[in-house]
Amino acid sequence: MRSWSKPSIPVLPTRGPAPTAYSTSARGPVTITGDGAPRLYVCGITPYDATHMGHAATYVAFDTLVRVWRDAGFDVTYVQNTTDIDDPLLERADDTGVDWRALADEQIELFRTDMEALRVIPPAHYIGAVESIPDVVAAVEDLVAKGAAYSLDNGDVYYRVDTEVRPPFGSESHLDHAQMMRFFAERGGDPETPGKENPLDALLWRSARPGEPSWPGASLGAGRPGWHIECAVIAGKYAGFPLTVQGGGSDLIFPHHEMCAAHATALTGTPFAEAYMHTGMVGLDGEKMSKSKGNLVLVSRLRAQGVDPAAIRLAILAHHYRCDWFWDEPLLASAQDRLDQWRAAARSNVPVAAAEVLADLRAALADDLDTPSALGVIDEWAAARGDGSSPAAADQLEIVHAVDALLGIDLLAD
Ligand code: 5CA
Ligand code: ZN
Repeated sequence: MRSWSKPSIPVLPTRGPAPTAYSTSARGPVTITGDGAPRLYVCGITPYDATHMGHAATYVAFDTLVRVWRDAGFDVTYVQNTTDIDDPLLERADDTGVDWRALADEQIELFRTDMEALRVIPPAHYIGAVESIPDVVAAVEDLVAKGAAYSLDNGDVYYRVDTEVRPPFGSESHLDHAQMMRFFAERGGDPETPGKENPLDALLWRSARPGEPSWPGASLGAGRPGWHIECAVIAGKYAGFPLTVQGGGSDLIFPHHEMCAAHATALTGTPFAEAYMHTGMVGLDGEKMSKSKGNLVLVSRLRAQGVDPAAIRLAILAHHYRCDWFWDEPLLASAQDRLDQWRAAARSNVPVAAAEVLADLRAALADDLDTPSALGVIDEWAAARGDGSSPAAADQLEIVHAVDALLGIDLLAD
């Protein structure tokens, strides 16, 4: 499926360090280099109610990772999916009387425009679940052949969670059984389905039901893909295992990423990912921002109100990606104020050597993408501006380029 267009990215004269980042599976910081060619898979949207501020924060966080890797001279392969067939999408289409395909198409297009406005570097491969169905069918058949999956009487196929994989099931999330059961029930799992061998067994293929879309499933019979196998298959085909980083919001730690890892490892014998990075949840009025709750701040709505997307980006970057935080109007006002300060500095003369500022900026970002500190470094630079409006010196231009390349903020835009 078509990705979105790439923003301009200035090339800096020197290179930055490889980043360290907190990995959920390691329960601590790890250096993530991918031997100079990192493979990143980030879980994409289910296309309805896009793009809310939580989505935007997650994709800006991984965009920061991509930018830091590029700055280190790494050759990044970035893959993202879009879950363009799943229960929540069908439910929303039903509730609103819209064709599910039209809903998905419209929302994916809106997401693309929002990502472009936020200057998020597009994935090299932007892949839909629907276009991946033949690959999913082959993978599920393979899991059945390997004894890692079984069918119920109604034709639904489940992953056998007790399959021996290495690293073992549970080593991504480190949850105990009771926590797994709770999250599985809350986040799209079906522990109560009769006939399953283990309540945590995850749906791989849902057999065709009257009134639901379905696709040919070869030996599986007609049906549609389960959620976790979609990401396991797309990540394997377009990025390759082990991924350097599997990314997404913290709501995906379990069951989604644990199941993706188990499916992929059962299929290939290779670990799914070297590191798992998870963004905090963005909320509104004391609750997680989510499509099901309807408490959404949409990027497109703010844009329509005339808000500068660079200010939205700065409001996001003012939070550490791993923190949970709440969206609030004053955040936008202070981000706009910061943007004004930076742009004024870019247009005047700041008597500061670029090398030091750049080193501090890079050091902050290489330390688990510490964007709040990175913003502090540029605040300090901007505060040193003189009153005159002399033309930008070489040092000044270098910093303007670094802010663009590393933070995705164009200070010379009108
Ligand atoms: N299609 C699946 C992933 S395969 C999905 O979770 N879709 S989503 O539309 O619900 O979320 C898209 C991405 O945004 C996921 O990485 C998810 O973890 C993240 N996300 C969702 N809600 C929030 C939120 N409130 N704050 C931060 N990130 C969020
Ligand atoms: Zn996913």
